[in-house]
Amino acid sequence: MFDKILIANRGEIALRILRACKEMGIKTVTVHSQADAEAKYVALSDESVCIGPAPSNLSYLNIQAIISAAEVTDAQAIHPGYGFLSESADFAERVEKSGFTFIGPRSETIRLMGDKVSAKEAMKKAGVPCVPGSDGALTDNASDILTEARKIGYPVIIKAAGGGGGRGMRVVHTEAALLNSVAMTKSEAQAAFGNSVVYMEKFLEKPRHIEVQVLSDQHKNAVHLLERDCSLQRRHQKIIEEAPAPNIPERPKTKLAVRCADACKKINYVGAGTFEFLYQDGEYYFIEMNTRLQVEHPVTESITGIDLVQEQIKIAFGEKLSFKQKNIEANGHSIECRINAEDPYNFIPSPGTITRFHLPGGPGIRVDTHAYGGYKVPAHYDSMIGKLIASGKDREQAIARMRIALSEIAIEGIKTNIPLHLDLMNDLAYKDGGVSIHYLEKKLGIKS
Ligand code: MV4
Repeated sequence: MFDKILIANRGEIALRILRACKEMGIKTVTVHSQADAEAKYVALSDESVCIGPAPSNLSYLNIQAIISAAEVTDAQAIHPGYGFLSESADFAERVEKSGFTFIGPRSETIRLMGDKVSAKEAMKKAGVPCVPGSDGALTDNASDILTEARKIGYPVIIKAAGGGGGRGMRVVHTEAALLNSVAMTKSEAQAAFGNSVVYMEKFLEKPRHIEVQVLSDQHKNAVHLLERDCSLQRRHQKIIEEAPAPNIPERPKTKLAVRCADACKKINYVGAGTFEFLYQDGEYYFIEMNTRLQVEHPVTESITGIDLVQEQIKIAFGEKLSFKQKNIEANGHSIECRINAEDPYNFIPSPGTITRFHLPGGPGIRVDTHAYGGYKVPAHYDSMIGKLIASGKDREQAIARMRIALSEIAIEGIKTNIPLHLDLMNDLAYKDGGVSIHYLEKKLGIKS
């Protein structure tokens, strides 16, 4: 096994990866910006290297500084966490070429999935159901574009190949608006991603966001770890996730998940990954693949009993998966609430010093956070300060435990979104299970 791993991230996920390494007897190197010098995971790691000032561009996104930190500390592998450089094919390639192991897929896989046109093409070829659409990039020919949209039927959505996660897309309801919308999306995409390629899909009006977790080793073994429902989101930021997805028929869901695992074998996928789908009227439509560990991985860990970070590390080292699909089964239900340092209703970030900090406990409660009493939430990064995960024998028990845990938390000195979470745990539509991706924004009175 690796002797030493460098963790190229911050916050709760740095601590999460650190714990996995310690459990496996692997030494750890953290990297930190000047703003994170006092962080808990910095103190808990074997070594830490300051990689630059607070702004991410100068620290957590500084590829050279991170590679240098790995060199001076003699780390063998680099775990990128999520966000930051985790889905940068250039970073993965630099890590590989510098003689370190990137804990994640091969850089060419990251590049393939980073381009949403090539990702969709690869997945369609591998037998994964996709949203009906242009089957590749739109050409510059106006009449071809018009014909394509007529064939698909309005409304359609124009998406940038270089986008993803909700960036660079535009819904078109009428033929009159089509060509102008395509032109606008192209020029925005060129400015934002340096790539003006766009594609067209049928716009699904009221889908749910269902995603399938996979693990695939370097020996052509791949399994799925069931699905998650991440429909509760605001402006493409997920706020509550759960596993399994509630109120969905079993057989088509399992067939879909098996197809995802098969697709991993076909493309020689290495590591943990997530297939994102829109689910509407009983059908699944692939939209994107995430080639990293996700924020919401703990709900999958809870129902499967598998430690996803440890599996990532073992796969990167070259080990074979130690279990088969038939060994994986869902036990109970798990829900995650993302705890953000922000105003619960206007969502304005609320950085600052936490003056009082009490965490919940009891059966089925997991808290992943790097925060503590006296911790100062920096203004420079994402506002998520932790995750509360409640699990139980069924969804009702998970919700009941979540409600109790949320009511036990005491955080003072900064605002958090805990009041919103409490509100949602008592929401009748949420309790029924299976709300669409638009539910939260509608409830909050926001037009999406
Ligand atoms: C869509 C869609 C409806 N129809 N594609 C947004 C993020 C990116 N991953 C894809 N997204 C969407 N693609 C078609 N053909 C609606 C969305 C969408 C969405 C998807 C998942 C979770 C939240 C969302 C919020 C708004 C729009």
